[in-house]
Amino acid sequence: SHKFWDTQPVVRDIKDELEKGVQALQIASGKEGAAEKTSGYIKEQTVEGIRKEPYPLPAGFEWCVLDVNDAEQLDMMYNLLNRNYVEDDDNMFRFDYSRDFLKWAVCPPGYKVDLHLAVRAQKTGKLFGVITAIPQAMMVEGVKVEMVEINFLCVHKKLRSKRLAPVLIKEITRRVNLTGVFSAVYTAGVVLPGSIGCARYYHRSLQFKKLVEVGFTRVPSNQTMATAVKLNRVPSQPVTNGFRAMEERDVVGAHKLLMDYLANFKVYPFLTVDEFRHWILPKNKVVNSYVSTSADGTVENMCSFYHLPSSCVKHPTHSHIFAAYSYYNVATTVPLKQLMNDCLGQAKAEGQDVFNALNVMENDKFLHDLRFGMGDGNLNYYLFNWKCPDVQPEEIGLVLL
Ligand code: NHW
Ligand code: EN5
Repeated sequence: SHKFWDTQPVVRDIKDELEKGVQALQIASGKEGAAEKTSGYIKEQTVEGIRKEPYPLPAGFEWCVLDVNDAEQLDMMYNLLNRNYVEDDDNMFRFDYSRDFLKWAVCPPGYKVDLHLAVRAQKTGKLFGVITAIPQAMMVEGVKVEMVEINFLCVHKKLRSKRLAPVLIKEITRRVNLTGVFSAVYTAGVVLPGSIGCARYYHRSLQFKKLVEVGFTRVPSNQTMATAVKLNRVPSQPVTNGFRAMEERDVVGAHKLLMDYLANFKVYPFLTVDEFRHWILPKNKVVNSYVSTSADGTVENMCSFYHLPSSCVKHPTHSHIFAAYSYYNVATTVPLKQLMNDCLGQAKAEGQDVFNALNVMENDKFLHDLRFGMGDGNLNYYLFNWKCPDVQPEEIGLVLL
């Protein structure tokens, strides 16, 4: 019942598929216990075999690329997303990625303008759809695979349910394939074919009263507003010795700390030092990162969060909730819980109303004790054209923006 996804190189139902595979192998080899190889391309392709012409668009629309270093084009992308991108299940909040954030998110080392793809009206130039791809090598069960990360798929509300999304996906796939890359990774709140795992969102209130006012959270029935506010206080000074903002001099050491740590997971990004610098070094109102080091400057602990506010779609007085999202965290000389409590304090000091985290990596170790509550949203992880058995959230070492 997926007219588009049934035609794509994704694993339809992993359990189904594995059963079929095992049965087929058993029949073919005439012996039991043989298992299908679980990594590799679903569909083998070469650049030569890729279609040379862009896919056709409905009459009146044309392809264009977005140069986000041009203020006007960045504005167009920002406005399309700000008005039409992801909302929660009750349409109360909508992601409001800032312009600086968007620039950072789509321009890592090696990015290609050609993969910042949009659909516009021929006459007016107005944007109606967007999708982006950025290069990122991924480690999947010990195998390094060149991939792209897909993000910011958006179709204007006025053009929904007209099958424009499959055209955007096919065209970005074609353009990525022409660069010699045949696999992709992405996340989505919705369930689609190709899912390799599912994580949960958790939320830690930092400005409890405001979050109640906007309907993001409620006062528990066994608490008053005053007790709830008290319970959600965070330390204004970090407890971890030498805790400070990450700087350029920390990059090489923090990169090694993170990559050694990520090797514990089944799926994680293979970051070069330059990519690490791009994604983790602090950028005002975009990403914050902190370290603590030994006396000789060896990075022993790091934590980070990115800034993703949401517009309050219907609220008369509050226009936004300011949210920090847990990013990459590694604790080697202090408990992870302590490091993350310090991180909560920093997020609050940075003006954030809520701190969000997924139950990926070792986050389960601190979510309960640091007073995070389970949200109503899921995050499904997907691979396009790469086989991978199901992974549990704690086996995922990847956070996408
Ligand atoms: S997830 C955020 C996606 N964006 C939003 O939710 C924003 C609000 N919604 C919209 O703008 C992060 C529209 O509803 C969208 C769908 C555009 C979502 N992913 O045009 P139609 C990402 O950016 C399928 C993939 O009529 P629409 C990751 C749906 O199942 N597929 O729908 C993006 C159906 O196919 P089916 C999605 O509502 C990853 C078809 O689209 C989807 O007007 C993209 C219906 O199309 C989603 N989030 O527009 C894949 N939502 O087979 C990348 C719906 O079921 C793949 N659909 O009939 C890899 C590409 C690169 C490969 C390189 C080797
Ligand atoms: C692409 N890279 O649903 C990502 N957010 O829980 C795109 N809920 O904020 C995919 N509905 O639970 C994005 N408050 C998928 C997520 C889409 C956005 C989304 C959820 C995640 C969310 C909040 C607000 C719900 C408003 C009503 C929520 C309750 C928190 C509370 C904390 C204290 C203990 C009880 C629960």
